[in-house]
Amino acid sequence: MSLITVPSTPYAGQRPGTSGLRKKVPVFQQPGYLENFVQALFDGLDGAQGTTLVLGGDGRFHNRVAVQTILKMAAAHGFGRVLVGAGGILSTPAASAVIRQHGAYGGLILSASHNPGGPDGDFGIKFNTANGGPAPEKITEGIYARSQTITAYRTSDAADVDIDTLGTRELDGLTVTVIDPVADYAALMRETFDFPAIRALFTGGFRLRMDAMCAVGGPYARAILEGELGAPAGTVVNAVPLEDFGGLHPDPNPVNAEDLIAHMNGADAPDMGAATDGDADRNMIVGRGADGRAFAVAPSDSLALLAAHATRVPAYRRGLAGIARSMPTSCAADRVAQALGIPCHETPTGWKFFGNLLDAGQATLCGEESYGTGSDHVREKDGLWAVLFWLNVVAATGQGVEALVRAHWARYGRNIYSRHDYEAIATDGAQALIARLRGQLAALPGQTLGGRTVAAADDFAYTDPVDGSVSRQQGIRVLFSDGARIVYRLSGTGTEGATLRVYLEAVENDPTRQGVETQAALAALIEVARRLADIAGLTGRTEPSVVT
Ligand code: VG1
Ligand code: CO
Repeated sequence: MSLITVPSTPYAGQRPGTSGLRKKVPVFQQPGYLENFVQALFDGLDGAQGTTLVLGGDGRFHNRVAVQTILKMAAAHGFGRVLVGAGGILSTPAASAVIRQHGAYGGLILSASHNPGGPDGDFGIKFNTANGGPAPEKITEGIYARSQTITAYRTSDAADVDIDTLGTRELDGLTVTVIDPVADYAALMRETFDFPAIRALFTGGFRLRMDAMCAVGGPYARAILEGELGAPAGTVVNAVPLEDFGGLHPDPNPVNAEDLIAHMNGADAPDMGAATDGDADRNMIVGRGADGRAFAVAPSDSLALLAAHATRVPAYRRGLAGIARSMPTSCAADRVAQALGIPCHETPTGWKFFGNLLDAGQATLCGEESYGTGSDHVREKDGLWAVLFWLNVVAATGQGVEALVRAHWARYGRNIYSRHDYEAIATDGAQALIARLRGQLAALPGQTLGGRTVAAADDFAYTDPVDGSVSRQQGIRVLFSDGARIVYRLSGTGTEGATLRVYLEAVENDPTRQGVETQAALAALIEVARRLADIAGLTGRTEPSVVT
């Protein structure tokens, strides 16, 4: 067993996107592909010698191979210890919790999150820093720059190490400690929420269907909901993580979690449904509607509602310092912040922009329209945390999901919201579309489109209030005088062509009209959005591929 240096040449395109480097599995299987990226990452680290690194992933295909590769490279780079989740498993929020609780230098999370997995699916890798959060752009851009000049990587020729048995072993001078992936996270949830109240809810017969979508959330949900909180066995379904997620698309929205929606539509629907994604950082909450149909909570509404009820949760009993939401997320949270007299920060898409605000104590809760909610308990969004938060609020108020949302709308107004995705379109057409919109921005204010007047239009730029860093070109915004908004941006997590996201929002303050069907209520705005960007002409698509 010895440390070795292996010559290598750069691979194009190793630039991390919204959340790490994501590519098709066969791309990651090329010789030296993962090694180059990890070498470029390790090359940029200061003072990592002898420190602790956290390692784990969502268990998708290639996870175990990648864990072994990274352990050997960590040995060659002088880390003191790696904490690896048993079986190579750590959900994204659990990895964040472990980094923080063990004072680690940082962590590597192996996941392509909500993207499908399997031999032809996606794989990904993400670096989180000592605060437990995704590395900021300054670091990810540095990794990319080095990946393009790499000439060799350093590793160990030692045999694979056992990652399935808890305990400590040695790999070429590196201490490898295999940890229970759930323990630290469960402890954190126990101190965050009112577990006795949630337990009483289940004892009283409240029924939850928690769909882990054959992804990494299963073991966490089972241990906490069924193991600790007394939810009946079988509450968590699709609870065993599979390398290909059972062929399903582990993205918890009403389109991909159709089985959960079907159950919530059924005659024997439980009181509440919930789902988490591939790496368990996203969540969807579904109520049993009074009309017998599933009542899916819009993620932007979920953030606003949790903020409004936060003081019912032990960890937030003293109130929130502030809220943060990504720019495309609806302004529902802003209304709650205003009522509470606290700031609401608007950041670019992606959790890495929340880290500084959370570290500086300027925000307590954060969220995105893409089924992501979280708080300062970790530095990632957190799916099961959101489910527990809802259960805590239901237990404390005695109200169901739908009643809570309708009462929220009546009090704060409803920000009717939808996202239309045009997936796997040609990259050239997508870029031309955004460029053309940029050219139109100056002329838009004052124009009347679909009966609404444009108040402002810009290409969103963000100056981080903590470190002053500036991120430009983060999405085209068209803001109307009645509070409606259209936002256009290109996805930074896809692995096939480009994906255009169109975010639509309209305000309805009249409680008698808040029950409208979302797409119908947004019809005029949808029409404007399509025409303004000439989506059909520039992408060849007349309809979006996914509507959430
Ligand atoms: C998408 C979402 C974004 C989210 C990101 C990572 O990014 O829109 O809100 O933070 O995925 O989520 P994009 O660039 O494709 O729009 V996860 O659960 O895939 O880590
Ligand atoms: Co995710």
